[in-house]
Amino acid sequence: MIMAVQDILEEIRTNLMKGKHADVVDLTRAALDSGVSPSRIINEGYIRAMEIVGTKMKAQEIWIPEVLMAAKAMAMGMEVLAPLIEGQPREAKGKVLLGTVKGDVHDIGKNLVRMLLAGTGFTVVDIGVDVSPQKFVNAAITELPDLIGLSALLSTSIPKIGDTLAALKQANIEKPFKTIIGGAAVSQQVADDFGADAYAVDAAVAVEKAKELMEKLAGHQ
Ligand code: B1M
Repeated sequence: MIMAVQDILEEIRTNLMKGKHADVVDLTRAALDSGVSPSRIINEGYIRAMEIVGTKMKAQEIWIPEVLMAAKAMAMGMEVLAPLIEGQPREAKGKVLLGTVKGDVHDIGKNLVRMLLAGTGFTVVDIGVDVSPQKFVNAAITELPDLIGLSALLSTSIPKIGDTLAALKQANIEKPFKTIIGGAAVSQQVADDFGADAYAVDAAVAVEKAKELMEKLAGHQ
């Protein structure tokens, strides 16, 4: 049976919210076969569904196990899309160190940022979730990235952004770098308060900001 694009996206949202990962994978493939772009599947399918999951979670209409199942369904759908987003290796644009701050295990948005950055030619070193300021510093000393990206979803993670940025500034890292923050808990205000070089509201903006920061680094600003 041939489904209209809007119906496929609606089915993706419904099945993702129910945590039906096999159906999300099948519907994602069906959407691609119907010519729907990966970014539309992510934005109008996955992210819209996760926003509803978040609202239901807040209202205590659903609980952590259901949220985890929805998150797993999104992650499995993203596995189908990742090769299309990451694409073929291109001219290197710069190296990004990326992680979710200490105390915070949310990684779906961070992983999306990683995929889009990799897809536009950045080399990304993803050091995972619940990353302490010291672990960020150690990785920065070893990897010597151009950009360091911090993701944070919880309000309680905001001070950890400050701690991490302060630790990075104080550390003896032998290469100039710029910092970029994002995630539902943060804003331009948080970036200004803690002296991050950029704030990105979503993964696409993260790529734009990353390119701008690389230009600033090249111009030594
Ligand atoms: Co949690 N959770 N969660 N959760 N969770 C939120 C964030 C919450 C808003 C839900 C709610 O109450 N409405 C709320 C936070 C409230 C607050 O602090 N203000 C919350 C809470 C309270 C919690 C727990 C404390 C619940 C509990 O245990 N009682 C707990 C904390 C665990 C911990 O971290 N220590 C918890 C746990 C979990 C799960 C483990 C069950 C699961 C995470 C699974 C996983 O990530 N592997 C989970 C989920 C899935 C969510 C919601 C429902 C969805 C998050 C998500 O993946 N969104 C979320 C509700 C919501 O955000 N509306 C919620 C989709 C994703 C694509 O968006 O991550 O925002 P997002 O990324 C975006 C942008 O933010 C941006 O780009 C992406 C889009 O393009 N971005 C960046 C992200 N990182 C970036 C970095 C950048 C640039 C842009 O540069 C470096």
